[in-house]
Amino acid sequence: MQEIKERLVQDLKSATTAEQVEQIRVDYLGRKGSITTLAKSADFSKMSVEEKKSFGQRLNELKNFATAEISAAVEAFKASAIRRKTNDLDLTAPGKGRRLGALHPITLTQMELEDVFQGMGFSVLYGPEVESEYFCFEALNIPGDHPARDMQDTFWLKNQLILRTHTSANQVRTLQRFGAPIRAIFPGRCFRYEAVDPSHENTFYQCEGLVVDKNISVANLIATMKTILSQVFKRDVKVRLRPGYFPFVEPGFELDLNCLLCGGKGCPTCGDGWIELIPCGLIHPEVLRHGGIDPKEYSGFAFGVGLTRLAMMKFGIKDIRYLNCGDLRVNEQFTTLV
Ligand code: FA5
Repeated sequence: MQEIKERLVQDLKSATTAEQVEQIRVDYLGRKGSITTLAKSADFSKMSVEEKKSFGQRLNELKNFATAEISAAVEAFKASAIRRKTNDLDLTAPGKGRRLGALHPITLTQMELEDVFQGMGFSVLYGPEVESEYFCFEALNIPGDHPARDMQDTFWLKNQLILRTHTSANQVRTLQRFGAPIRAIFPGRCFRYEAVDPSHENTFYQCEGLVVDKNISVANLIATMKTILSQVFKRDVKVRLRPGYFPFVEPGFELDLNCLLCGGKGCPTCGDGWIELIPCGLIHPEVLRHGGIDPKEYSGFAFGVGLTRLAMMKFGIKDIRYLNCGDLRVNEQFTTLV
């Protein structure tokens, strides 16, 4: 037994792998291992009671010793494997970056506009992109034969519905549903059959706004536009207001922004230094009537922010086509990670 014990200690010392320790366990404690064989080969019939007792006791001690030593060796190998792995870890190596999503510049601009308008008591509503001719045109004083239809040619579906050309399609839809007084904006995607250039896309975003209440005047409209622009650009920007014709407002205006890309000198995006950004005006009495509102009692203003162009001005994007191109490098440049 003493010999087995010494051999076991020696074997464990020279083991260099966990597999070798396992083999030692089999060699000593396995079914045919030396300790098991010793136990089986003992001829108890030739031993006195005292000898049997002493043999059994020492055999048990040997078994316990072998089991404990082998377990300790297994644990030691496990620990050293973990240590080896930890040593392989280079904490100074650059990490493997995980690509995070980023919001599109138009989405960021829309969210900001929504925040600013909500702060001024406007509700945010979203109308359908597939619209009826009635809400998109007829209810806005643009019957089928009106020349204004030429300015907003669109995509027609087989069922006489159309892809909306402007978010103004929400004006009468909303007035019919909620009545007056009301203060709401309608950001969303619009579609036009359009020759594409640096400032025109066939798919772009607008943000319509509508205020109907008692005694609403052009002064309210201008004050609202100024507040919005200063909050979105966080600095003073130069704008100009000029007459504009839209059959659904009277009077109607074009609010142009002095181009932030060229500083007003003129560039391929703006042309003459001014970029058409927010057409607006007082809502035409006939439109109010279509919405079920009495124009003698209520008046209101409406505006249609060119949301895509606003994003271009805000982020300094020179060509509108970058925004729909689907190249993630566009997002990564202009947006903060979310
Ligand atoms: C309209 O769409 C009117 N519905 C706006 C309006 C609303 C007037 C309420 C009065 C009262 P317009 O076609 O000009 O108007 O378009 C409005 C804005 O949308 C433009 O100033 C421009 O910034 C943007 N826009 C128009 N067409 C395109 C286009 N093809 N690509 C990108 N932006 C466009």
